[in-house]
Amino acid sequence: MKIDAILLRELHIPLVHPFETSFGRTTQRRILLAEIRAEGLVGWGECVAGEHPYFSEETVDTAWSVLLQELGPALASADPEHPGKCPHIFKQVRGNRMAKASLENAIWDLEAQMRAVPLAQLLGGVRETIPCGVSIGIQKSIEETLDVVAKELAAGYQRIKLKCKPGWDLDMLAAVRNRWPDILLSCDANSAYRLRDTEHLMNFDEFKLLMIEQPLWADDFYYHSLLQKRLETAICLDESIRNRRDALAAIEMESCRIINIKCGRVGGFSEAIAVHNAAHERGIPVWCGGMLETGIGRSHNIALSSLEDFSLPGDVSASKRYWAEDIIEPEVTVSSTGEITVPTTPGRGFEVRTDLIEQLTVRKEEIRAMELVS
Ligand code: OSB
Ligand code: MG
Repeated sequence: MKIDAILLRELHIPLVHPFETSFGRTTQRRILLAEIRAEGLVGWGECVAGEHPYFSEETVDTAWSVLLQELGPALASADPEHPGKCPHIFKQVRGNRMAKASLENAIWDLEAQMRAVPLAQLLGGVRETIPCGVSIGIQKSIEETLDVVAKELAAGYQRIKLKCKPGWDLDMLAAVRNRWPDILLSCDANSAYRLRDTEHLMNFDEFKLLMIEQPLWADDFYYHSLLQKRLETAICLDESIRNRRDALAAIEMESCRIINIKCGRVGGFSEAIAVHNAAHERGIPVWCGGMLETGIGRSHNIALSSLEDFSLPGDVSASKRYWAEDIIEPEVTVSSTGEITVPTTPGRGFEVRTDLIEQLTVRKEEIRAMELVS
């Protein structure tokens, strides 16, 4: 496809509720969007990098500069014949996977529109609906946590994931499990523990969790494999899995029994599908993680979640849990049975609210294919 222009934008949008993890608290999001114009159409991508380099090395500012100086110009002059060519076009740039994903996913979005097929179908999706869970941040008290869990269960969500850290774990998990003995429950430590905490983490087994997500270092497989041997609870890796090779290493070393796939963390749809396929062939279930996305990233997560091995409820939930007003139309809604219907219309299946985006934009920059010729 012939690319005419790539537009980068930064939007500032407050979250309806602050979101706290073991690494920090977010109250307002800085959203980086990539808008790609080609063949008379517009494709959208969202960069899921955070405001600070706490979840990963990337931030909105590092992604902005790498997109502007390296990835944008490389893509604009490449005119990819298929979105699957993007990883090759970006190959020379090491890392910066969230920045890469924002462009690659916009190209997939464009390709789906050009072929007039649903994005989910283009990716190889087979599910008509996807099962949804919620990720609940660290709250001020156990009572407040119970209130939030009660509200999300009443809304229909199929799995509750609780953020935890040393000092906010056993009592909180016990309180939730005692009140709801049978729900699908998991926790996410965002690498807040160390191997010396093994005996402490063994206490989590009594809560019959579906999984404990990323207990140890963000770049580790080996120590997770030692920990997994001591736990009955399945470990799920998030931060550690950067690509298909990592997924294979983690599965072979038995560092985890479940994998969280985030498009941004692995560098785009192509690699996300490769991780999915590797896990599927080895009988490892996956689910789609979230990064406090607006509707654009959320719609891409829905499409990805329609692939076969996404059998566990993901962190893809309703727009209204994050935003007073989402930047897509209709906003993402979840049924009373905790499911999102995968769109069957061409492309991502949600309209982008360009007027609202323009209002929320605090900076924008255009990369034009023409200027690159010289
Ligand atoms: O570890 O899954 C995570 C949010 C920001 C950074 C990391 C994570 C999360 C979440 C929220 O858990 C998922 C969501 O609801 O978008
Ligand atoms: Mg996580």
